[in-house]
This record gives sequence, structure tokens and C-alpha cells, in this order.
Amino acid sequence: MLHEKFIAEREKYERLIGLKNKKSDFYNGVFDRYVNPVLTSEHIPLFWKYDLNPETNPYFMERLGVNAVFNSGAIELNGSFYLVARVEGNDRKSFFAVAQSDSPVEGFRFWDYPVQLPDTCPEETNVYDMRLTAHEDGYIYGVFCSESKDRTSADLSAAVAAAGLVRTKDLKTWERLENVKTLRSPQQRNVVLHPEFVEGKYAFYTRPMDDFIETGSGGGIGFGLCGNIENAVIDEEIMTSRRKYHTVTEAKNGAGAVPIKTEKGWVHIAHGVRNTAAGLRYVIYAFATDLANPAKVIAEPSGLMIAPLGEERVGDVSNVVFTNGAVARQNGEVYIYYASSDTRLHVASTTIERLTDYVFNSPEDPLRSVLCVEQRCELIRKNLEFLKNN
Ligand code: M1P
Repeated sequence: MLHEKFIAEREKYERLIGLKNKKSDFYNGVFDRYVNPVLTSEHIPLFWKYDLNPETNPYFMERLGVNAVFNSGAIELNGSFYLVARVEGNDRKSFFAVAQSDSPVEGFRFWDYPVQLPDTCPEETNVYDMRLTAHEDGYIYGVFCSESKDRTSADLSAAVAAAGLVRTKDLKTWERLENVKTLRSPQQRNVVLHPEFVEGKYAFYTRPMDDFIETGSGGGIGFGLCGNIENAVIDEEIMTSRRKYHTVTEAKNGAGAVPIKTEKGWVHIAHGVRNTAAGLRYVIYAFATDLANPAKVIAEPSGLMIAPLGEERVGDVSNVVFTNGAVARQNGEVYIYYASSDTRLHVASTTIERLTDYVFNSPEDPLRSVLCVEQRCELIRKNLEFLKNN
């Protein structure tokens, strides 16, 4: 017999999955926000959390709760949308799970089982933030953070971040490859595989770090090549988008979604971090790199593109928006999946045309207040002139 609470919760769950989403009234011309998050901890199937048998669970109690569902890789395959989300159990361990929908903005339902990665890394304690790259070699690759305890440190919370690598053709069967090694950087997080070969090699965006939290001497988003994807070793990382003093990337930055190919260049949607009296603040920013040389930045609009807004500002790690997945469709639509405050996943929509216009035609950060005022006065002067004549 089914527990009455299960029947009530199942109805709530089905209502949530069936909820229609719509654009919010937020406007900036660059992207649209949607009213409802696309994934939350409430989207987790009840049979992942409860023992449904009233004999062994008479109070219909959660036995294995889920704390949050957030940073998600994204891909479109045969007209369906797939999110490989970071699911964090009440035990703080994260894992990956695939949610699928026929719509990019609503109706995401998790498959019956989460992803069971091949257990090839005995020291690995936690995994998160998978970026999904449909590579021109025919595989879909997933690059994620593989976190282990730092056994060289007496500090209990000291950890080591490495770039784990898997590949699949269907998101069901996953082959684990060796972790990506970067010879000059002791730690790596936010590593993304470029979708095309560069100089005949696999190309990775990296994020050199001296330590688990601090990037230290790591100057920004790196770029490196490797010949063998099954044992990826990057010996040299050159800098693409650099961290800069008194900008949104001052403390850290990191590659986000797989770069989107446009006629004018590769558009990157990344995250930048600065420190504040209230702790770290994570925002999303964009830049473009050269089509022939994806390491070379050719445009970088000033400041942030997406900042945490309203309820997005509050969660387990407040004041954070973070992306590791976007879908750029053949018809020019772009869906950016971004998480807020390490708690839930949202979608923002735009188009390749709008993104390209934003990245290539928005002014760069002149890096000093006095120059920023000049830049703004120039815009005001032109606008007042325009208004006079129109
Ligand atoms: O807590 C905010 C984010 O922190 C990390 O990002 P970064 O490596 O740039 O500091 C990641 O752990 C990410 O998952 C998390 O959302």
C-alpha cells in the first residue's frame, strides 16, 4: 500500500514538473530571465529520497535528503534538452544526474538513476560542475572538478582540485579517462574542453590555481593543448581572459559554458569573482576569442553580464551566480543555464545575434573611475543629442 504522504507529495512533485515557465519582466536587452528556476532540490524524484515502503518507513521520512541542485552542464541532442546537474546530498557530497525536457525552459525531469561514474580514482571524495562538450571527434566529453583531501596538510579542510574527464555518446554509458594534468599548475577547477581541434590537438580552457580556494599566481583563464585525450597532459597554459585589479574578475575567474562559435569569434560565458566585506561575490561575464586562435581575446565588454538578483542572492553560498552550461541552437537561440547561490538552477535566454552584438559592441572597462565617467558622459552626450533630434 502506498503511504498517504507519498500520494500527496507525488501530486506536488508532478505539479512542479508540469509548471509552465515564462520570461520575467527583467529587461536589459542582452538576455531574458525566467520566472521559475528550471531545477531545484524539489525536482529530485521522491524515490531518491524516501523509502516508499510503509513497513520500513511508517512515518514517510526522508532517508537520503537532497540539499541542492545547481551548476549544470547542458546539451541539446535530437531536439531534447539535457542538463547534467550538480546534485548535493544532505551529506554534502555532490554527484551528477541527468534531467531531460523537450523544452529548454521548463519540464525538466530527472532520469530514474543518477550518473554512476566509473570509480577509478580512490582518493576522490567529491565531484561537481560538469561541462559537456560535443567534440568534433564524435564523443561528448564531460570535464568536472574531482576533489580529494590534501594529505600533505594538517588542515582537515585542505583539499586538492583536479580536472576529471569522462566521455559518452548517449549520457548513459560513461567512460572515465585519466584526469587532465597541467604540468605547471598544482590545482585545477573550471576546466572546459574546446569543441574543435586546434592545431590538430585537443584544446582545454584551464584555471590555474595555487591552492584549493585561492588562484594565487594563476592570472586568469588559461588555455592549453594536448595530443592524447586518453591521457591528457597540458605542458603549457597561456592566458586568455586575465584577472584584473578592481574589476569583476579581481579575485578569480573561470571558464563556464563551452564557447559558442559565431561569425565574429568564439563567445565565452564565464564567471568572475571579487572579494567584498560580505565575502566573495560571483557574477557572470562574457568575452570573445579569435576563431582561428581561441586563446586570443578579441573583445571583452566592461563588467558583468549576469549578477545575482533578488532571491538569487540568497542560498547556501549567497551572492553567487555561476554557469557551466549553455545551449546554442541551430536556429540562433541561446539558453544559458546559471545557478544562484549554490542552491538552484535558472535559465536565461538570448540569441547568437544579441550575444555577438553585446560582446563586440559594448565598451571595454577603461579600468579607472575617471575614464569610466568620461565613457559614460560620451554616451549621455550622444543620447541627449539624439533625443533633441528625434
Ligand atoms: O561557491 C561558488 C562556486 O565556487 C567554486 O568556483 P571557483 O572555483 O571559481 O571558486 C566552485 O566550487 C563552484 O562549484 C561554486 O558554485
